[in-house]
Parts: sequence; structure tokens; C-alpha cells
Amino acid sequence: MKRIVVLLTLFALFGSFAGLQAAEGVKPEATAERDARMKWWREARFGMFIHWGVYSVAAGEWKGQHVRNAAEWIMNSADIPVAEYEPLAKRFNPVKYDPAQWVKLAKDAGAKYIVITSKHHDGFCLFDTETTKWDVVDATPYGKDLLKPLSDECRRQGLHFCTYYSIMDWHHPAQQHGPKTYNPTKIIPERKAEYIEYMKTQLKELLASCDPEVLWFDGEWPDWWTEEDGRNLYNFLRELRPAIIVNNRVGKGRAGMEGLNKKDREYSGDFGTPEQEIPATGIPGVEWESCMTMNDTWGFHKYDTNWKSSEKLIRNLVDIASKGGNYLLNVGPLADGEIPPASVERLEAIGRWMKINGESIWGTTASPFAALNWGRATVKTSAAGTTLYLHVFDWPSDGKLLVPGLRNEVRGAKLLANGESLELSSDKKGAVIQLKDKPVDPIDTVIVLTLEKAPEIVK
Ligand code: FHN
Repeated sequence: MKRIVVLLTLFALFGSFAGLQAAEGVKPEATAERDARMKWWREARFGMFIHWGVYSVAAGEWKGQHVRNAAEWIMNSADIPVAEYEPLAKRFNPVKYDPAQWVKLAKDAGAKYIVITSKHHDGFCLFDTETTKWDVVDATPYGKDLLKPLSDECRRQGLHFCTYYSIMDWHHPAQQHGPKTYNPTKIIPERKAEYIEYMKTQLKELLASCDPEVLWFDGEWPDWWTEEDGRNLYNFLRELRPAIIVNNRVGKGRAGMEGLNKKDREYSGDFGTPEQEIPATGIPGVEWESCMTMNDTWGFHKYDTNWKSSEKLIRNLVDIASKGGNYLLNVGPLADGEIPPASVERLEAIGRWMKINGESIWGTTASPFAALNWGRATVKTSAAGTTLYLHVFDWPSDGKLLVPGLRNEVRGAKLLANGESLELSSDKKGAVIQLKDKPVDPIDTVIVLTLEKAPEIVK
């Protein structure tokens, strides 16, 4: 009982998971400090994920056979021994790699950050590391670090640069693996400390060379990796770079934070990471980011043409923002550095919508409504007042849009796209907005309501 009282006191004092780690060695972080550290990330709402590596050469095919499952898993899916997998690196030569073009594509789409794989489960490093020859400098004809140019371009164009890093490593000798035993790996117990040092050395190299603002861990599920290991790694990174943000897959929080949403549990990491899903009601009280693919695979897969529509991707972005989360949307470049045209087409479509409606996503917080049958809502509050963004997916056939339960006095109502004022009345069910017969954008037409203060909703 005493431990719970101590924890609740710590939580009350520091109000965050990071604060709860005070007992574990990270200097206490007051809520105001955490708010400052997380500010850019919370306001970003939209990032671009990049899965790229030696697996992009195979592109979902091995010895002429179509290998199903995600392309970056081909070593496991096709049971490829390390010695047979390594020669793929000799064919990894991204001569079309253009960091400036990649960053511009993300920026024009409305993304505020990029998360790129620095090392996926196959252990191949896209950065120059002294720890192994299994990296882009020593093992490929390209022979140059890929991440630093991208981080430099991100900073030049005003995006935040972040890196993904897999704890599970199918190439490192401390992790027993091999055909049919790649996932999950087993650690050789007397070599676990050696592997943790290997990771820490690589993470220090990453911080020194390309200074990622988020460390996006993955591959945390093998049972030899514990929540305590994750907390120690979290503390190690926060000591090295106090402003860094780390996801909950540094430890075992992936199931805890968003699956069980046990806010009283201590999980290392700063945000939850639902994957290929949008939590139905968000994850109240927890920062979270939903990572999703455009088709079905993360790494480039030549056979995967199951592309989601631009409409679906835009509405995912709006749905996630309306639930208080971030959308991390993935692209899987080809081995030569080209981004698939189908991905470019969709990012450009998202960008056209964001160019007009971005303010209804960036810097907003979750909808105050339980549910809206015609769309979603996002909110932006400031000293000047409150702005309620109504995202209308299904345009009302009678031209009357009911905003259920809204009791605030509304100072104004307009279409975000063209500033056209809208008539608004209220009845016992809430506010009713009189709309024209056609939407401005059939995917999502945004209506802006200006309120004196935070929305008052009568359930
Ligand atoms: O196994 C990986 C997978 O390849 C991909 O990187 C995703 C992205 O979040 N994470 C793991 C599966 O959860």
C-alpha cells in the first residue's frame, strides 16, 4: 500500500511517466518541463515514417519466389541464413537517393517530422558505425552514411529528424537466431551486457552524427528484454540528451499503455504506439501516435499494390487528430532511393488538403464530443479564445449540420477553405449550421466555429 501512496504522490508532483521514473535515476521532470519537451511533438500531429534497408533490394522476393508478409521481414519469412542474406548489401546502391526531395515531399504533405529506420531487425545500419562492418559504409557499393544528409536537410527545411532503432537484431552474434528461430531471438545470457553496450555505442553515434529528436524503438518483444532494461535505456538517453523524446517500445509499454491503458502502471517512454489501428476513443491521459502503412508493408514490396486511397489517408489523419494522437504514415523507398510513385501521389493529395486545412490539424487537441455521425472535430485554444474545427465527411442532405449538445455562444461560423460566413441557430439538441447544398471538399470540408471559451457540451 505504501508503494502506491509513494507512486501517487510522485505522479501528483510530476504528473507524468517521466516523473515516475525519478525513482529510477532520471532527474525529476516537472510537468512544465515535460510540456516544454513534448511541445513540438504534440503540435506536430503528423509525421512520415521511412522503412529502408537491405531488405528493399529483395523487395518481397527471394530466389524468384514471392515472399508474403512485410518486406522488411524477408530474412525471417524466407528463412534466410545470415551468410545468404549479407550479399544483398552488395546490391544496395541508392544512386537516386535525394534527401532534399524526400524532405520536401514530407513537408509539402504537411508532415512536421520524419522517422527513418537507422537499424531494423536485420541489424543493418544505415549510418556509419564503428561497432560493425554490417553498415552502409562498409557493406555496400554506396559507401556513405545515409542518415546525416537527411537530418541536415530536415533542419534546413524545418522538419524534426527522428530515428527508428530495433532492439531485436538478427545479425548480432549475442542474439541466437537462424532459420526458423529469428523471431523472437534468444539472447546468449552471458552476452546480454555486451549487446546492450553495442546498442548504447550505436545510439551515442546516432546522437553525435544526426542528433535525432525522437528515438523510436521497436523489436522490444523478445522476453530477454525487460521493462527495467527499457527504463535504463530511457534514462541513458535522457541523460545524454535531456530534450530527447522516446517511444514506449523502449520498454514493454506497447501492450500496457494503449492496450490496457493502465495509467497507474509505470512504463518507460514518452508516448504510446498503436500500430495499424486508431484507438476507438483515443488513449485518454496518454500521449500516443498511430503508425500505419499506405499499403500492407513497411519496407518496399514489389508485389504489394494494396494501396489505401488518399481519402482514407486524409480521414485517418483527421480521425487520429480528433482523438488527440499523432499519425505516423509510412513510405518504403526502393533500394535505389526512389519513393514509390503511388506513395508520392498520396502524399501530394494529403498536401493539397493540408495546404488549405492544416490549421485544423496542427496544434489542435482532441474533440470534446463523444461521437459525431457526420465527421470529426478538433480544438485549438489560446488566450484569444477557442476555435472549434468541424470536419464534415458526410454532407447533410438537408443542409442542416447539427453540432450535438454545443451550448456555447458562438461568435462566428465560416468555411475554412474560403472564409465564407455561415448562418447558425440553436435548438434543444445543440447548434445548427445552415450549409450550402455542396461541400467544398467531399473528403473533408472544415467549418470553423469561434467561441469565447472552451466548448461546453451537454451530453
Ligand atoms: O516488426 C516491425 C515491423 O517490421 C515494422 O517496423 C513495425 C513498424 O511499427 N514495427 C514492428 C511490428 O510491430
